[in-house]
Amino acid sequence: MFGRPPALASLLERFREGQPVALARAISMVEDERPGFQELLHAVLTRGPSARRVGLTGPPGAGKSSLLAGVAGAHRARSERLGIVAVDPTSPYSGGALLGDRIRMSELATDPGVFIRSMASRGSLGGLATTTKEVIDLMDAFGFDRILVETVGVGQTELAITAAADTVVVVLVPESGDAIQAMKAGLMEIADVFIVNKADRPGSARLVKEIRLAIHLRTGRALEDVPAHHGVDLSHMGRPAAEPAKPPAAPDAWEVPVLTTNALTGEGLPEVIGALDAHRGWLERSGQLGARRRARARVRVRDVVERELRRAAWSSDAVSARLEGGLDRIQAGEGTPYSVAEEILALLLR
Ligand SMILES: Nc1nc2c(ncn2[C@@H]2O[C@H](COP(=O)(O)OP(=O)(O)OP(=O)(O)O)[C@@H](O)[C@H]2O)c(=O)[nH]1
Ligand SMILES: [Mg+2]
Repeated sequence: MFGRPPALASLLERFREGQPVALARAISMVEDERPGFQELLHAVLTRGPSARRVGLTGPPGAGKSSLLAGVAGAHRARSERLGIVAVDPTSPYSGGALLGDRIRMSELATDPGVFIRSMASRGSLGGLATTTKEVIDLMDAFGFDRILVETVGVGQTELAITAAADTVVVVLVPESGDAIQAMKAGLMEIADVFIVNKADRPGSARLVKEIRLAIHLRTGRALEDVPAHHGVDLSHMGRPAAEPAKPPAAPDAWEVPVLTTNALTGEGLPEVIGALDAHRGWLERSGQLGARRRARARVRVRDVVERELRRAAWSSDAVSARLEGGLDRIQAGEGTPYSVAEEILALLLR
């Protein structure tokens, strides 16, 4: 299925030696789906994932890049080697450097322990393109300790980050609306850590409260932890005998922290790093890391099967001939898209 052009062997060798130029070439090859790209991925992915993958998502302008620069700086201070992927950046990164006024990000861009890549998701419906996930896999295989992925959250794409990250950080700002909107957008389900950034702006304390309440409502523990009106804490009131007690939270359930930051001053950043470390510990203790990686692998296999099926279908001469013939029949009123599709499927699955 996968051919191996001779140039691939030398690229692989340089990739395994850890040459950043080879990583950049490998990424371009995968992005352009050049001949041999699947063979390349197959060759480097044999060790399985090992990097810590953290995704940051949230509305445009929430401060994701600024936060990412701060987080990256903190990890660099621990000598971690970092891969950074910006998906569909609205503020352009170019040639590995972020254009604009973010000094810390440009410092990162010249740091040899950091590799930055920005890419388009190519509008795959509601998901990160397979290519994006493959690029993240390449970075993992290259040996980075940590991979930070920034995606602009616009509806479905912010949910898709779960297909690429072990830990999902949702960044909101007071301007981005209230917690109800976040709930509706499905962010409560995907967030492992909430950050309310721009803590210097009015409304951030209220947003934090709303998000905390929404999380508690979702986990069914609202009455236990949140004091009711007038300071009456209902958790101390006896429940009617008929009402079954709520099931206790799982012994090692993850409590989603809601943190505030000012990405410009770095306020709150140590707590963010602490939460990322704590979540990593929880992932490993609880078995969730394995479960998430397995779910990711499942999606990847399906992605590749679908991509190959599509490729096989539309690159076949027999199918093209059948299609053209079918179109004639549709125009003559002797066929429908369904009958023609069925013929083509029969041909493919023969
Ligand atoms: N006041 C204030 N401004 C901030 C803060 N964090 C980021 N900003 C500013 O908000 C603007 C957007 O920041 P970015 O880091 O580019 O936000 P982003 O979410 O990456 O934006 P996109 O990638 O374009 O969606 C920039 O002008 C930042 O300087 C903060 O905590 N407080
Ligand atoms: Mg950004």
